Amino acid sequence: MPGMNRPVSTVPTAALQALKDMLGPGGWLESAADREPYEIDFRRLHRGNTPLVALPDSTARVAGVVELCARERIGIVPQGGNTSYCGGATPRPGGHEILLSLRRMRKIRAVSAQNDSLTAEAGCVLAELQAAASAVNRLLPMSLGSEGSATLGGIVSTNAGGTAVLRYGMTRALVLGLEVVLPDGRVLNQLSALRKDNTGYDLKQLFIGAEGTLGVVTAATLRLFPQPAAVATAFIGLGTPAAAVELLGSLHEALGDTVTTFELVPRVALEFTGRHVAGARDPFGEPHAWYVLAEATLAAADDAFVARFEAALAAAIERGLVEDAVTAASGAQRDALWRLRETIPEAQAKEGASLKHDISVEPARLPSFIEAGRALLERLAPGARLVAYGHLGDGNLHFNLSEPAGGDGGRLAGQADAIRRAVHDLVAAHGGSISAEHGIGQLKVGELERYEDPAALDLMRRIKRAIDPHGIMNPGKVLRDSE
Ligand code: 2HG
Ligand code: ZN
Repeated sequence: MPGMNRPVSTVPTAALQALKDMLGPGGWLESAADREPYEIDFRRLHRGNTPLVALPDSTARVAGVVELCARERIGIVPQGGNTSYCGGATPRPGGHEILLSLRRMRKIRAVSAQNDSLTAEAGCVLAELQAAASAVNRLLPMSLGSEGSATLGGIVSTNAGGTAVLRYGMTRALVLGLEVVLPDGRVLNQLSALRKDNTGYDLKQLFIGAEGTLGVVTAATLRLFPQPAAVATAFIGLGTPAAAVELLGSLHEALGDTVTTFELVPRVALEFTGRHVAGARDPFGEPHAWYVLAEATLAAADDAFVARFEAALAAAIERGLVEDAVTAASGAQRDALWRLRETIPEAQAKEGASLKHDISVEPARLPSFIEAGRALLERLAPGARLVAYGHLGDGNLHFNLSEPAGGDGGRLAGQADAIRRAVHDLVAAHGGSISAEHGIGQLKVGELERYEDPAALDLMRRIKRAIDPHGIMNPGKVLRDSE
């Protein structure tokens, strides 16, 4: 019978009614069709259900919702742009948790060129914030493939990474202040653009990357930087990841800390984008085993900057480190080179079933990790295609697999657990991380338990209990539910 396997909500009807009254007209969604997009993640890997989607439009209303849920012991799943790779913003099956969408909290509260800061609410989409910074001639140096849909609250709550981390750091490095609704409904107001504030524990750090398990981030103040006046972008062909690591060192020596982006792209990814992305074109006549998208930027105008960048690449060609390189001579050419990197996830999705591993090791150990990982996967999943790409400058690779050409996706899916375990064991043997930038969510709770230092796990659990004693905030994400 349709709907038979849909668990009945245990959230009391009276509590739901009180929430709706508090949220007011336009502040909630309840029908199955309206709830559906909030109950499934964008990769359609995690599906749960919720009796109510709350859409508060102010911090006071978020506080009201949380206070009521705390009183009634109702679980809350905060959600922003729903771009999590780990099911971090998807409710679990069972219908015990309300979904708290921050989408209506979209005010940019302040942008200050004098303070080099921007304060905005959790539901603001990253692209809007970048535009607001650039309107006062400043740069918000966060750059994500999902910047057209990812929202500030989710970005802060997952400590998002992206393609400018090499120069500017992860989200954590950009957050100056936070406003958070605590699990009892109080508002922690630490929204300031102060650069120096050494007054005891730096509490905001607890909420950055906590994936909504300690409270709801409702607003944040971010650091801004001077806009780049000179930009140099290259797509570089080379023979090995080791050559890429060495190239990064020599670019740093030649160009200092102007190197903003250094992304590794394997040949197979270029073939994928060539097949599936309109306008994606191999910029070289000959194939290369590996490629790097490199970009350097300078805030002060300098006509010689691009020439210096090209000279550094020419020197690398001379030394045999680089096989070939093209530099962008216009904004359109730059966009075309960036597209070869940014569209890899969508192109990979079109090549059938895939397994993703978001790993990091120290950059110097990346080449040996890639070699050992390739050998391991050839043994475990012969024919499957390794698509190892990403943020080489940060030691972070998306060590992904695609089903064999011609397709045996079912077989790959059946082996997912064994492959994940083998890859993560290899990461651990290299002293690396099993989640470099995508977080834990619900996908990697077991992996965190397996690989995390027991003392660190114990501290995490104590922090969770101390701040959220009733376990209502995003239950079962990051840490296993205590119930
Ligand atoms: C990227 O770097 C994203 O493009 C997505 O983090 C990675 O799809 C992936 O595996
Ligand atoms: Zn990434």
